[in-house]
Amino acid sequence: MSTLKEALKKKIDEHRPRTVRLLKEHSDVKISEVTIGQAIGGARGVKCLVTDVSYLDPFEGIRFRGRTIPETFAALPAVKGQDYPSVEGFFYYLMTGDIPTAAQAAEVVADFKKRRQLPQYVKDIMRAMPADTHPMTMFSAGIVAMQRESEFVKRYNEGMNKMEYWEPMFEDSCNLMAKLPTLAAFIYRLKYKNDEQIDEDPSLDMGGNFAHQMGIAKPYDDVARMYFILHSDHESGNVSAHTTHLVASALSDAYYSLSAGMNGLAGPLHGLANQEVLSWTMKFMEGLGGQEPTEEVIKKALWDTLNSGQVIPGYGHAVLRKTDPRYESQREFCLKNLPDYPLFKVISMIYKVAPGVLTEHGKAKNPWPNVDAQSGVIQWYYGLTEWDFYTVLFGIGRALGVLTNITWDRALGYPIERPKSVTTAMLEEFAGIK
Ligand code: CMX
Repeated sequence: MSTLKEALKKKIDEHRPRTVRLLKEHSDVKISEVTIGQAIGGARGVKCLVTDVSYLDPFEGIRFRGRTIPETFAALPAVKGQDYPSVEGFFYYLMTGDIPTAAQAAEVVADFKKRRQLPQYVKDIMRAMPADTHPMTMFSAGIVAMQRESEFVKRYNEGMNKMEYWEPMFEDSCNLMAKLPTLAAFIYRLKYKNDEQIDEDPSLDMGGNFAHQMGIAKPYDDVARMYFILHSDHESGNVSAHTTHLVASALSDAYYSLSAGMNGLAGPLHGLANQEVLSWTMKFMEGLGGQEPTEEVIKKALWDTLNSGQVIPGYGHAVLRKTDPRYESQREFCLKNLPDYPLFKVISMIYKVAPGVLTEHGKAKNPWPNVDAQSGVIQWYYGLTEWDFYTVLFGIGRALGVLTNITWDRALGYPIERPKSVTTAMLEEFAGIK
């Protein structure tokens, strides 16, 4: 058994009695009440999910396993000669809550290298899809196409004990996690680079090999590491995480579950917002006809968007009530690496103006930018200008968190999810208007 799997097993054995005790002795303790507004309004703020992988505070932002973003980056061992930690080491951390040693992180790197080759039939399926298919559709289809590889299904059909469910779920999660960057790079080269594929480099970790197979030079390897880690998890109520968890709760395997989660990520109010930000900004710059953007013209463009009944992409959040620390982290990266880049300057100018416009507009509960407002400019700077690919990058990152969550779901025996619905007439009765 690998060191990571061993460590995870120990954590699971320690954790199980806590969940059992809560259920057995304190099941009736109330943690939330539901209002009519919440029932109609997307269950906003209703506390009815449990995860220990990350926690999102409205004013502080995300903590991965108890650590803020800067604390996480500082604690994890960096890849030799690079600024950022390996994605594999971070996966160890998300799974176990323990910071891996350099050797433990390297063991996951070596393990993932053995798992990351893409089956030929997936390549054939990708090539058979119409050329104008969105890369997120290809990504999701590629994931679900590999469902036949599921260890969980094999073991389940053999008659596995419930207590062992987490083990093949973990194996499926590792197999998938290792393959996702390979699948993404394959889609990218197929769609935008005349299918001129680049062979993997067995000496490289996930971030390094992804940059290599994308065909983008250094420091894009570090950009990839940073990007995947930042996008990994945002507790379990967001659409991609919740969908993955929901589908997995029916004992669907990791392939079915993750593919479903990716379909949720592909919505413009969720992960697709990163492509929307770039397309909005580029359209705006085109409209300037070469003129320098000013705060005044940005203000007008933002109002035009709002007045035409559309959202300002990259701004607002269902939970956060301040600038997203994932935005701040990427902004710091830009200030260090591309401070004078014109597109970064425009994005910064929008940051200066948009919160005021949204506040004056008076609808959005959070006028501050989210992760998607800043991520595209970095990709663009390093040559990845095909913005409809950006959500695929988000998807690779998000998989780290949701696959960890569904492995733990199996370990803790979370049941099939099934909230109760009511009718509108019942709500009217509750409200005393019927
Ligand atoms: N531009 C214009 N209007 C906005 C807005 C924005 N950026 N953010 C919120 N609003 C509006 C909502 O559409 C809603 O309007 P209605 O009352 O007419 O329905 C109102 O303000 C209240 O919404 P809210 O409670 O503040 O926000 P929600 O929790 O309902 O939605 C989110 C959150 C992210 C979907 C929303 O802020 C939004 O649409 N933002 C733009 C898209 C975006 O950037 N999404 C990415 C989020 C991060 C991610 O998941 O990747």
